[in-house]
Amino acid sequence: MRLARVDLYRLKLPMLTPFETSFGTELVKDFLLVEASDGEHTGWGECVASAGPFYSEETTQTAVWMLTEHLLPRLKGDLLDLETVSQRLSPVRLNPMAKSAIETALWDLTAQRQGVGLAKLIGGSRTRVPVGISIGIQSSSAALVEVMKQRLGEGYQRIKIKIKPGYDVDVVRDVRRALPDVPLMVDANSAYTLADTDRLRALDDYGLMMIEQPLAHDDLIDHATLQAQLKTAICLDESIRSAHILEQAHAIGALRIVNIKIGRLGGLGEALKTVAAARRLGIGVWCGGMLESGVGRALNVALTSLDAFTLPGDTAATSRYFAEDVADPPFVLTADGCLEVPTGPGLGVHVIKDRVLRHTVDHRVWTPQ
Ligand code: OSB
Ligand code: MG
Repeated sequence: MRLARVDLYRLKLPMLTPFETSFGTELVKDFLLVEASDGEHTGWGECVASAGPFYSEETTQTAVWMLTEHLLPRLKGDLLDLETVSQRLSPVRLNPMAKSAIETALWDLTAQRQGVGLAKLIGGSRTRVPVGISIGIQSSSAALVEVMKQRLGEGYQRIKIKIKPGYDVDVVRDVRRALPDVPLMVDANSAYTLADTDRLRALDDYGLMMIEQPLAHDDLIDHATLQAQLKTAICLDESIRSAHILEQAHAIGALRIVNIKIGRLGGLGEALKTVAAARRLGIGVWCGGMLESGVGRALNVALTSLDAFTLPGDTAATSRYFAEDVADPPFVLTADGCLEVPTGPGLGVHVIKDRVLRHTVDHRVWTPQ
């Protein structure tokens, strides 16, 4: 494979409902799509960085810079296979979301060249995957319960609610009173410290599937200290940036479950290694989400087709995010709360160029010359 041309599209895609977390609210998705061509086939990748450096230090703008100045220039000439791509990108420190955007486009391109679906290429066997939904911070417990009831009615198999100091134990208690049996988990996006241990321990009473990323992104040791004092399983998201970090986190008892996000891990290659490590170590595995468009969603669904994914993912249906997505067909929730895994070549969805261009605010073309 040899890269002939890469198009970078920066889009502003309106979301149906604002998404509030402990670090802010998103109303319009500001993100990057990468279209990579070898002159014959085209592969698409999505950069899951956000407009602001809050979930991670990367932003859409830093990804454009890293791709054009440092990453794409390393991919000139013959690329033997996807392992070569990872090796060429690895001298650049961190910037996993920028790396993943081009690496995953090349996975799509590779699958297209072979005429197989991406799920099949990575050894996925499931034809449909169970999904949950992540619900942002609401104005009150009552409002949250209403949203939850609506989503459960749509068929979602488990609910994740975002928490932050002051919107946690009371809210979970109210939710449990209204919906005692719903499979429920919380995500703090690093909003707490060990000083909040008592508050976090109070959550043990509510039968949560897990508490996601309660403490700082770079603090495995405090997570181990906290896990030793909690009955509820800790799931790490922000902290797990490689298969090796997962092994280290496991070795000190910092987690029992891992949220796999391809962008946070620097690409599908590292994500597959991380899933394999989790499986070997007996760590629970599920697929997280970054409010992706149809491109990133198709990738997540393909990944989730691996049978290591034993818990419902945050890969909700298209209708939960966008009135008009950039890829067709939309992902539709089945009556029993699953998404079907696409079977067409590559990602198995069709990117609609007109829609991409309609929402594009900046377009750059890179060629190896
Ligand atoms: O922490 O999992 C997270 C969205 C954006 C950034 C971080 C997170 C999330 C979600 C939403 O929880 C998952 C989704 O529906 O895509
Ligand atoms: Mg999270």
